[in-house]
Amino acid sequence: MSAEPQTETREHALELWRQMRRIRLFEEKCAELYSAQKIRGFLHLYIGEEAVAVGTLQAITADDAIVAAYREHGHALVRGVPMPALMAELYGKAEGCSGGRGGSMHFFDAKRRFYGGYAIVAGGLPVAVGLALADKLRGLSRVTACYFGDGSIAEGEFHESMNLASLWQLPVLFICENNFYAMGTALDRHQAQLDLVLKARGYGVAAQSVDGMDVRAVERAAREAADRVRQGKAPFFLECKTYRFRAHSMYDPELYREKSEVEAWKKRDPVLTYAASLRQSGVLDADTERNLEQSLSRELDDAVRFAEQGTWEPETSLTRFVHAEKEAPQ
Ligand SMILES: Cc1ncc(C[n+]2csc(CCOP(=O)(O)OP(=O)(O)O)c2C)c(N)n1
Repeated sequence: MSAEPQTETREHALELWRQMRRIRLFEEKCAELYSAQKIRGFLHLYIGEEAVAVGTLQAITADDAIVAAYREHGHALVRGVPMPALMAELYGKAEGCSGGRGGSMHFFDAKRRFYGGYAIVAGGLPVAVGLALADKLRGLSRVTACYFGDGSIAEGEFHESMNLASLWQLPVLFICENNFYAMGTALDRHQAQLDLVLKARGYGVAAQSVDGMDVRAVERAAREAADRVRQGKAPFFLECKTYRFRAHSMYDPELYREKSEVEAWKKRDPVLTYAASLRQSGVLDADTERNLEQSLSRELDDAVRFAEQGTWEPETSLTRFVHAEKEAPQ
């Protein structure tokens, strides 16, 4: 696989925009449905960070694995987990991708090699290392893309995972979504070393940092990084500097950061700035934009209808999945 798309096409440029816009609309709808109490439990929105999932996942094939944290709606959408199955999961319906039992933080779709959704900070990293180890032992040339926030850097699992991935030369693409806050704790309040690339290099892992608000830059960096993982059969650490425009979750009064800081980052909104550049270069014309918006809005309406019409689990299946079953349920 080459580091750049074979040819830079208008279709590809538009596809990046479509995918980011699709995540944005899905999540704005989620916020609305949460306020209407249709979606319960936890809800962590990815709004502002879309360029990271969209840019990086251009470099990941259907054969590669994905492990994400709990802000994972965008990753699941780009991976191709059907939107109705995601919306039904948020509603807690049996038709959801995790049978309605996981909710927002636990999307899962083994068939598409989307291995979660982890609510425990840094919980996905050892899982990614295990998946990569399995690939290596089986002689498969696959990458495991592992997403986590800057909060994970403070966890022992980060250090153990980086160490083992480096020691055993495992094909993991570690993608740190550095939005500078772990809930209400700023990175500089919990880390002595703020250069995260240096931390990765400390484990002998090649690393790079990229502007996570620029989908093209993220895509370029991710293609190079994934190539290195694939060809060098060794881990890589990609830091994407990004920002979440919304609160940490729906319960957060956001007392830890200035409104002016949020407004300053919003000027770099990855969806709006990319759309503006496409309009300016003539790639995105008014007709194309209207058509794309209409088709996304239809897809969203269908997903909500599907979730609304979904079924609650019968009482008889309440204890199912408490113990492992011989056959993995589909
Ligand atoms: C092991 C563990 N400790 C604490 C928590 C509580 N908690 C939930 S989210 C969060 C912040 C994580 O921030 P980060 O990893 O940067 O991800 P972001 O929310 O910024 O995407 C914390 C501390 C948890 N879920 N798991």
